[in-house]
Amino acid sequence: MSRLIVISNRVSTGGGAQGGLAVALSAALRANGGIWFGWSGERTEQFTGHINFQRLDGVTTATVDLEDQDIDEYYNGYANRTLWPLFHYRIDLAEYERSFAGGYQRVNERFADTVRPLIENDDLIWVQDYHMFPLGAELRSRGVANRIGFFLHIPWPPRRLLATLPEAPALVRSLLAYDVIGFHTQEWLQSFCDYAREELGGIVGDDGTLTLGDRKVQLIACPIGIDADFMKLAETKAAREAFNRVRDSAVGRALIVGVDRLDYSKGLEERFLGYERFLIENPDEREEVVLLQIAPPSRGSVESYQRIRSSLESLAGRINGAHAALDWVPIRYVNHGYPRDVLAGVYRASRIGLVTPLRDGMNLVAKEYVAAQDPEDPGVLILSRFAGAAEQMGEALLVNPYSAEELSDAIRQALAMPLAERKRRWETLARGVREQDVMWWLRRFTDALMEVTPQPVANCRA
Ligand code: ADQ
Repeated sequence: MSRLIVISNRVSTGGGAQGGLAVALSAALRANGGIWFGWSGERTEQFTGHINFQRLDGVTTATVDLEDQDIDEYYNGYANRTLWPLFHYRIDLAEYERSFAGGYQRVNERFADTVRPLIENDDLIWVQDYHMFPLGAELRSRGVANRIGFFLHIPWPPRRLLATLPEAPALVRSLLAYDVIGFHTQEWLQSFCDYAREELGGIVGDDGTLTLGDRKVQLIACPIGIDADFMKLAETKAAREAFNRVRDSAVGRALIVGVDRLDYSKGLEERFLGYERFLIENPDEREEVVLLQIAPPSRGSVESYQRIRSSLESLAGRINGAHAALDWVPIRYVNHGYPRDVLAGVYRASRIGLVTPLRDGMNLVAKEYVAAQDPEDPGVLILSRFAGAAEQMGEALLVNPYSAEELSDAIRQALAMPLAERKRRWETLARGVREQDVMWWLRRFTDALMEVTPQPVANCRA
């Protein structure tokens, strides 16, 4: 394969919250050579385009600092206050400000200017996620004729929701600068086609291409997986210690675990309410379960994230206050991140994995939970129908996360599920997680990118 240039908002070669994605991209960069380019996460007085090169774990990273105004408008603004809520169906939270759109465009141009000199003729360029929609078009307008792919890690919204975004037509047109666009699921891909066809007059071909004006782009549904080595993590010393600690603390009760970034898309309030419904509807079982919710705060400078944080604190407090007994607290709510091996132990100690986002591009926690289970005594995954992962994980108990009754029923069903059924469901799920891991995802995408015939740069519009 050619050298790879990965471009994403943040660069992360280690584990961390990016987990499998970082592992896969780092492995590809190590194997083929190349550069991972993005924002350093640092501020600077004035943007200079100075690149800080580092060699981390055998991978070359190239990062730039951004100005305060860039961070406010591009990152906290357009990415996190406009696109993220809109693409997760929360137009009630989406803020449409010209200054955000302007800052987003400006930063993408700055990224394009900065990364352009690093690109060699045969490099494959792979742009990641919603922070960078216009980057491909910006690179084309700077004469980059290489194959450029784009992968979207979040859902694509239905057409009439997207139509509320003032910049939507320009944004979607700019995507035609890419050669391949990848989505996690057929559903997100179809929504994209719907918009391009109905709002812009694009033509969707039987071969999975979209043609708009002079440009044609290949669309693929390519679900991301986890690092297959996650399966081994549950056997490590740290995982076993976490397993024992959590099991001991539950004193014979069944643990239900939730692990999520603290984000309104993850359905945490609805999850707590569904669990409370279970406690009320099942008085005999209420003291037999504990919900352990791990949710490290994220994007704290955005108001909607501050609101969800305080609303969850009061909801957990209310439920605990109303239902706790002298020796039992129904919800343990923890706001920390944990190392991946510790998480693996916690997953394995839990009879139920509760993964109930209201919308999620994929959701890797669902796959990690399955990977960490003991094959002889696996737990049950309860999964939202609205997570991208539901397309591949039909053997989970699929629920509507908005319905407290469905959540309550699923918890009851999972607790009562016989071992044989748990094993049967888990085996199918685990096979999928093992076979369609993150390296499989990476190969499928880069193969698709290698297969396309590059088109003339002149046809692109920035
Ligand atoms: P996220 O929205 O961040 O990712 P997700 O796919 O669930 O969501 O990945 C979260 C990762 O963070 C997991 O690997 C998880 O283990 C880790 N994590 C969560 N809580 C943690 C904690 N307390 N301590 C340590 N680690 C924790 C975006 C999209 C998703 C898509 C991914 C990948 O929103 O839909 O699945 O990208 O494409």
